[in-house]
Amino acid sequence: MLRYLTSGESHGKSLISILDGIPAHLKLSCNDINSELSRRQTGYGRGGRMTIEKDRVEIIAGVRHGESLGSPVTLLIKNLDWENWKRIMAVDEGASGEHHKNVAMPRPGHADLPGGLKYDEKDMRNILERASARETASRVAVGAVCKRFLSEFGIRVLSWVVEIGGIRWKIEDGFLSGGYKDLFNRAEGSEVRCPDSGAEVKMKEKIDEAHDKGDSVGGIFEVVVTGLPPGLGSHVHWDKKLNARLACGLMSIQAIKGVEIGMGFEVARNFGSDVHDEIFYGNLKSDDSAAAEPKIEQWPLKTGFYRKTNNAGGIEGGMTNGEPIVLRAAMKPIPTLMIPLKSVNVCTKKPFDAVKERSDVCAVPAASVVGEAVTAFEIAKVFLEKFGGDSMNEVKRNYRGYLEYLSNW
Ligand code: EPS
Repeated sequence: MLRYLTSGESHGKSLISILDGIPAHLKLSCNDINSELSRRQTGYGRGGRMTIEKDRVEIIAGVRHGESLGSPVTLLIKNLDWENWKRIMAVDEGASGEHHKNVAMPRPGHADLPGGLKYDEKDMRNILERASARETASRVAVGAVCKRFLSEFGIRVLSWVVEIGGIRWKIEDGFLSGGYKDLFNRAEGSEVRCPDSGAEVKMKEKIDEAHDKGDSVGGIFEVVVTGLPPGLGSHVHWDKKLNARLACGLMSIQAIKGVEIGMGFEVARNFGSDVHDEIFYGNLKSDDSAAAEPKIEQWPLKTGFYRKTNNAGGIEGGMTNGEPIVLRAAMKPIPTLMIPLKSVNVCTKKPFDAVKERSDVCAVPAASVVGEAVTAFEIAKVFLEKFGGDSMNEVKRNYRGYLEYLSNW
């Protein structure tokens, strides 16, 4: 079973993740992970912290001579800001000096108050340090290994931003003719990860407006997985349903408040005949609709069944149906505001303004990269459940056998 743990505080010494269950002989280098870490650090609207951190991974265990060993893969990312915080965040008792940077005024929308009540912490720095989205660097490192694994089977996980602060861009508005890869390439060249440069300008204006007001903005990103076989996940039990597992992964990202799959909430507003994707059989269609991402030559997915629409977002009955998976996640505006909201000092119980911490105005582009990572983990996990083996060759044999079976079904 593929599983992972992350550990580390935002201003602590470093972040550590342990990923267990990667088969032996997966080619893996620090560069595979560092390129993903850099992608997460970009984006218009980030705060001062991103000028301090230059996230780089050190592979501590689980890899030898450029290949996985089948043992847990341990990944370490240093927090460069630790140098400025080592007294405040010191491990030793009484070593932090007089300046503790205590947090007594909880921020509405943050983990501060519920965490303080739950863990009996009047200094809510002890909550916010771990609640911080700094932890998502660990998840991107784990996701990068999962992406490396999936790429061996022609499976790609892509993302872009579709909305920031109420400024929307929809796939239907254009650009799909070049396929998902083209959308992704456009997003990679955009400071807000939006494939449409017109919408990008307006999104940046919205972020500037929030910045000037001391406010923050949220938004929506979309994650697409291509190259999938049908039959990952299952209808037989709640915890085997892939849609549920993907939703859980996305909802576990800091500040995510909602997830949609395919047509999402719109399914509830339409007739069944407008929602369900009709089934066709024959050669793969050659039009440019949502499912038209070319299949990878090395792993030909030939069932003969296809759809002309993908309102289901690639999942029916908790299983992949062979079309691309399409997910969207909504991120709330970051709760740290420079014009703080009303709060209460938890020690004196007197009204106060919420604490002001250095923070981001908008982190939706970064969240989109994190969305890819958690999706890659869930897909790699479900893939290994079906085709699992101790070595890459064994997994490939299993997958090849399944594809052969499918082509004769
Ligand atoms: C975060 C607050 C900010 C962000 C941070 C998440 O950090 P700081 O308090 O040090 O300014 O920059 O994000 C990261 C450090 C990161 O690597 O993404 C928060 O409170 O969630």
